[in-house]
Amino acid sequence: MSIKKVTITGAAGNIAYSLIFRILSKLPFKATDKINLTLLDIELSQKSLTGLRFEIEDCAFSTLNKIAITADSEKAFDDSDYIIMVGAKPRSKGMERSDLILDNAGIFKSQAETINNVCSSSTKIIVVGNPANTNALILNYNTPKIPNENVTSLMKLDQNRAKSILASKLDKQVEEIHQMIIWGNHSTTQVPDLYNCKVKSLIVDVEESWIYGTFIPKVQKRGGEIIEFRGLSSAASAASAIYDHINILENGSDEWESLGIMTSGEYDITEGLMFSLPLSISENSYKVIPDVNINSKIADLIKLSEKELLKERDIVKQYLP
Ligand code: NAX
Repeated sequence: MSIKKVTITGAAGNIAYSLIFRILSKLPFKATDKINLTLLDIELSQKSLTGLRFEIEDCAFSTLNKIAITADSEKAFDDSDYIIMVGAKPRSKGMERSDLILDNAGIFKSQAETINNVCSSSTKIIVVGNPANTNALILNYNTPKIPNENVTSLMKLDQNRAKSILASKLDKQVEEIHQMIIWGNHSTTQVPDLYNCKVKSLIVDVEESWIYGTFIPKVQKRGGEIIEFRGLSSAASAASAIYDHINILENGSDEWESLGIMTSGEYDITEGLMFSLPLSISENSYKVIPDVNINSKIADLIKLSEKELLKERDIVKQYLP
């Protein structure tokens, strides 16, 4: 029997509450019969994690071999095959974004050092907790044992949102929309790019006023819109996107995908940033899709997102050895 150890941080939070049940209902991992699931959260959340463990046990999932809950990151990360880093400190009232970035930088640096000590070079890490791309950058820099390609940040929610909004505009099904790209940061500067999108092999043709007046701002601000209507941040859709992200990494995809990866000069983007780029993904490896045609207005927006990531990188520079 093949068993993988999967660790989820921030396990007592909202996203994890959807994600855990989604994963256990149908494992997205290739050739894996069961998982050993370890749930990490801070000391204060251990009681709530115990309640969550009871619920998981009550589902009698045949995909679950063992479950552990802990506040000890060494125990949580030890020998993990997959680490899904959802845990992060939220922004509190009156807090500056730079303070939020720095608080999380401290958390991710310390967790990265533990991961580097207790995991093997084949461990895969997905960063979700915000600022996801900069947290992933810190993680990458502080895990020299783990190849850069094994650390990715979640951009799939943005890509799913973009596909769904375009499908609805064109009155098509989402699976008919191909080659959707998200460039840049997981923030309001991200650049949803539909200029290469195809429906049944035909390039999508929509008015420019809709692209810049509706489509791009709607995707960029969708997270805020959900908070406004639901009174809570997106959790189930984020969990669903994390599931998709794991699934495509493990099993490949026929689609153009968007994940945050470490740049090495592609498309003239500064090296050494975690940046969302168009990728083709086959089982266990991915490649940046070359020679994508970039509209000049989109190119300007990509530069703005790059600038934001450079600023974030500058804020956390003491965490990047
Ligand atoms: P919650 O506040 O519900 O849960 C976060 C959990 O993390 C809490 O249980 C908290 O105790 C825990 N935590 C904090 N510090 C920790 C540490 N040092 N070690 C372990 N656990 C720790 O937030 P939730 O709604 O679940 O969102 C989690 C994160 O995902 C947030 O940072 C959020 O901004 C981010 N998101 C990222 C998305 C992406 O596409 N990359 C989309 C969804 C979401 O907004």
